[in-house]
This record gives sequence, structure tokens and C-alpha cells, in this order.
Amino acid sequence: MGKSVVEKILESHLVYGDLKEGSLIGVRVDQVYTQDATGTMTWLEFEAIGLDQVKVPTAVSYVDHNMLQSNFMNADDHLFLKTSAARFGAYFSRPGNGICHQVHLERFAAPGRIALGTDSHTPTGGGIGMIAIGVGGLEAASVMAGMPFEFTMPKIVKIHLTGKLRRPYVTAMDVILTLLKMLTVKGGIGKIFEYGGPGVKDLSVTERATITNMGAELGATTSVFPSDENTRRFLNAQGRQHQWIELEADEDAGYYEIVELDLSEIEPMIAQPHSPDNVVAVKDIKGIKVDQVCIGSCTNSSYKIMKTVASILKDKVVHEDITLFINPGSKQVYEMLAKDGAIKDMISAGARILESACGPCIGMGGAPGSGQVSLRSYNRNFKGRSGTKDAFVYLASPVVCALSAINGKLVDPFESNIKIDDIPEPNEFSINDNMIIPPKKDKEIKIIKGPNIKEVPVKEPLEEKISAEVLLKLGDNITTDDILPAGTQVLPYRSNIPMISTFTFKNIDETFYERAFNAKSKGGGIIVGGENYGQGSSREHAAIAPMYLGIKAVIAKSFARIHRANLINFGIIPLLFADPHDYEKIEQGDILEIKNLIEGVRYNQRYEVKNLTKDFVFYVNSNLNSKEKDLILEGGLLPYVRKKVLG
Ligand code: MIC
Ligand code: SF4
Repeated sequence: MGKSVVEKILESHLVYGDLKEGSLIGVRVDQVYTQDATGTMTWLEFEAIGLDQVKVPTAVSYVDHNMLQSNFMNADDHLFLKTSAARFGAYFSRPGNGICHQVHLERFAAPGRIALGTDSHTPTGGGIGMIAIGVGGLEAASVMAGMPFEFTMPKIVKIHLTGKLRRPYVTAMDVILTLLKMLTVKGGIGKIFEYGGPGVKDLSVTERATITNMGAELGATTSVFPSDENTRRFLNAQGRQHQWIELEADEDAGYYEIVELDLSEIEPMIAQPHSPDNVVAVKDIKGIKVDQVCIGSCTNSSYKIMKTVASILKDKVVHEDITLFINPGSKQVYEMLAKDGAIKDMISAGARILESACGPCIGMGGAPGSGQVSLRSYNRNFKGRSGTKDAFVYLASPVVCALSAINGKLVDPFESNIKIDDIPEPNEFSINDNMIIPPKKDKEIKIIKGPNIKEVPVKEPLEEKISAEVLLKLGDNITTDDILPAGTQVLPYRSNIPMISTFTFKNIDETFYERAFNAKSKGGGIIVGGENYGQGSSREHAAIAPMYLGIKAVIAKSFARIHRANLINFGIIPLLFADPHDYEKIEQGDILEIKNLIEGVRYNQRYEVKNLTKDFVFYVNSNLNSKEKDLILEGGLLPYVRKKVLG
């Protein structure tokens, strides 16, 4: 049988294992990148492993999330990241250079390679034909220390594209929103989406990147496109033609499943509050009043789409009831828009142009007013993520966003009489890497740590018995934003676990921190969750902070991939209900007892749980692979890697 693009890339990087669905594989990684909000921990962890130099061909440290600098903390973090990059041999993308995924796509991503990033939207690189996977910081640190990247071989699902998009009214954003409607935020769990079919050639690399970026919202391990003539054109325009290789699936490649999608049938779509899969057609809810519009982020920041937005705004004015924010994803795009007058058209229409950074997407400024409606070309609309708990955030294409910003209400592009230019991809991008500092690899460089930067806490090895209180019982699709919020107040503490842990579950239950703190001395706590527990951001803080607060186990119906790995990496055992009906029988406050844990982990991975409060017994499983077993037994990945790397 022939091979898929995914199999071809994985095979050429395989260190051990069998490319069979469900089996454990280890692959060699070409590129690792970090961003600042997850990167401070990653580089502290790399330092704690004890090596002098990174052992991957390319490592890049970006600064894009923590950019508000309302006090010394973020600036201190930036300096720490800059000095660590210089010391350990990574490129440093200076603040102002742009959002990691957009810059990485422009300047580093290449077809046929494997990249890891400490951010869930790393799959953006799939647009160029690269396998790009989001991971927790410690995972990235261990790979930078020379370990292969180990994961369970996902199912490969083909998205078979036919037809052509009805540009400029329909965009790549509408493609991924359509898929989210079809497949939901759980639809990609344990899967890689590989795009193929005749419709692929209709999409440029940056359009493909919008689609693979939001594959994260499907819960997929990653998404990938073939590398073809469009890929060659993009690399040429970036001055990187030598990095092009052709990469197509064989005609007779086998897939777990094939999903058909006709691009010509796609219409403008919109995700309603508070989940990216709560999708309807724009025409079905057109006319709703909008208070704020945000355009940009790592999802929709290409020159092509930003220039399209400028064409809509040209000679118009933003509606008097609306605030329009625009955050172009990279300095490259920003510079090009400035050069050709597009920024002038945006400013003249009344847009508030932000720096090239995540900004309102992660609640770093631009929070909507109380109960307001915000329409965003971003990728996540979880409740409270914008910084305003009672805001209603909708996600739609930049075209829908720009038209609505002028009209003051949600507009279906097909019904608008505003002229929209269909902008071609540029033949040449403005190439100016003056904000990327190359690796120095200088052992003499001193790593500078401000007073807010604290060491990474490490857990003790697994105990024989857990006897702990259910501190929270939660529903389905709990996000890592729910577990550990972001935003202006919390993000600056990403390098300070004792401080950031005070915000754990704060948006769900104000009393959590105090209750967990009290429970810590009495055997710790347990969290009970529903399906897809821990979806969303890759932030490992959503595991480290609970670990620091004495959480011993999370029992759920299913887990999101990155968060499950983060829990294991920090020694918290993720347990699955053997019978999901038992979920109903547990209440917050119950005391649960699990005995013979060590033996359970080593052997059958099935555990009897006694509900001491309600006096009944139920069973849970751990489903750990052989490496995960070792990690849980040792108390996490840090002690494990230290032993492996330093002996
Ligand atoms: C996000 O979009 O949620 C973030 C903020 O980029 C996160 C990373 C983080 O929490 O620092 C992600 O996507 O992984
Ligand atoms: Fe930044 Fe938003 Fe992209 Fe996350 S999703 S990397 S916060 S722009």
C-alpha cells in the first residue's frame, strides 16, 4: 500500500516504533520553538536538566504573548528568554517581530520537517507541509535535550478537498469553521488530519496555515497539507526556495477515514459563544449588533488577508458604536502593509492598530465592555478568555469582521454592497530578519533572572495510596483557560508557580485555591471531569499549578492530548472512568480512596476507587504507555530526563 504525507514525514524521522495506529513511536525533531508565556518555564526546565546546549538543529525563542509590560515582570521575562537563547543556542525573535506561528511559517517552517512548539497552535506549520505539533514546555525541553519526541501514533484522516472557494466572500477561515461544525472540538482527538484532493491547489500556503492553525480547535494532534507548486511559490517569495521539496501522498495511500469537502459549497460561517464548534452560517444570524471587532492573531494575519481587510476599510469609517482592533501577526506583514499604504487605509477608517502580538486574543488588552459582543477573526472564544467574563465572543473570517465593523452589525459578505478586492499572494515578501538574533552558543553568557522568576517545582515519586477530597466536579470540554486563566493579571506570573497557582480554577470557583491549599496537608485533592478534559492551550501551568496545590489525580471521561501529557509530565495521574455512568454518582466534597497505585501502574492499570463518603466502589483505568508509566512512578518528566540525559 502507498503512503500518506504523514507517514512519509514520520518514517523519515523514525527513531523507534512502528507507524501503526495506536503504537508508541519516537521521532527525531528538526525544530523546536517556544513563546514567552510558556517559554520561561521551558527554558527554566531546560536549565534544570543541566545541559549546556540545545541538541536540535533549530531552536527559536519567540516573544509575543506577554507584551503589555504593565510592570517589570514581562520585561524581566524577555531578558531571561534573550539571555537563555544566547546561552543555550537558540534564535531569539525579539518582541515586536510577531506572533510565533506566523513568523515561524514565514522564516523557518519547511516541508518534510518535524517541529514542536510550546503552543497549541503550532500546527500552523502544517500549511507548508511540515508536521508541527503543540506540546507542553517540559516535553519541548526534553526534546531540546536530545530525547526523541515520543507519542502514540494517531489515526490519519484524509480531508478530501474538491472545488474552489468563492473568493473574496469566502475564506480559509470559513473552511475550518465548516469542519468544526461537522466534527466538533472533540472530532480530532487521537487524529492527524491530512488534506488532499484536487481542491488543495486552490489554497495558498497562508490559507492552508489558517486551516491547520485551527485544527487545534478540533482537538487534532496536528493537520498537514502536501507540499506542491503553491508551497514552492511561497518559499520562493520568502527567499527560501532551496528548502522546497515535493511531498504528495501516494495514490493508493490508506486512511482511517476520508471526509469529503467541496470548497465551492462553503459559505461564510461563524462560531457563536462560547465554543469554536458552535458554528452556524453567517446568513442565519446576520444583523446581530456588534460592539467590538478584532482582526489578526496567528489565525488570520497573512499579507493577503490583511490587505483584503484594508481594501474593505478604504475610504470608509468604522461604525460609531464599534471599536476595531487590528493586530497584524508579524513584522513582515506589518512592514508590507505600511509600505503599500494599507495601514494608512486602516488608520484612516478609525482602526486601532496594535503591535504584532497576541493582544486581545489572550486577553492582553482590548477586553470588551460588560455583556458586549465581540466579533473576532481569532481561533478561540471560550467564556472569559477575552478578559470580560460576561462578553459574547464570535469567531468569523476577517472579511466578515471588516464588513461588520463598518456596518455596526453582523454582515453576510454576499449581501454587502462594499467592494472587496481579491488580493493575490505576493510574489515577494519583504525579507528583513533584523529582529531575529542568531544563536550565540556562548557558555559565558549569564542568564539574567528577575525577582519574579522562580524555580520549577518538582513532585515526589508516586505514593502507594491516594485518599483525597474531590475538590471540583466539572462538565465536558473544560479548557486549560478554565483551569488556569490567562489575561493581564495572570500571565505575568507564568514564571512564578507559587503566585500563579493562586489563580487556579478562579473563573470557575473563587474558593478553589483556598480549599486546595487546606486539603494539601490532608492528603491532597482530586478533580473530576467529563469528556475532553483540558482542551485548548498547551500551557503546562494548568498541570504544574494543580500539582503544586497537591492535586493527586484527575478522573475524567476523556482527556485532551496536550493536557493529558502535561499532567503526566508533572506526576498527576490521569484516570478514566471504566464505566462513565459512575461520573454521575460522585459529588464535590466526596472523599475517594485509591490503593495499590504503584502495582496498578506497573501491571493491569485498573484501580478500585472507594467513595468513602457515599460508601460505594467504582473502577478507573490509567492507559499509560511504558514511558508514561515510568514518568508517573518517578513523579514526572523532569526527574526522568535528568537521569536519562545526565546519567
Ligand atoms: C492560546 O492561544 O491559548 C495560547 C495563549 O497561545 C496558548 C499558550 C499559552 O497559554 O501560553 C496555546 O495555545 O497553547
Ligand atoms: Fe497568540 Fe492567540 Fe495565537 Fe494563542 S491563539 S498564539 S494567544 S494569537
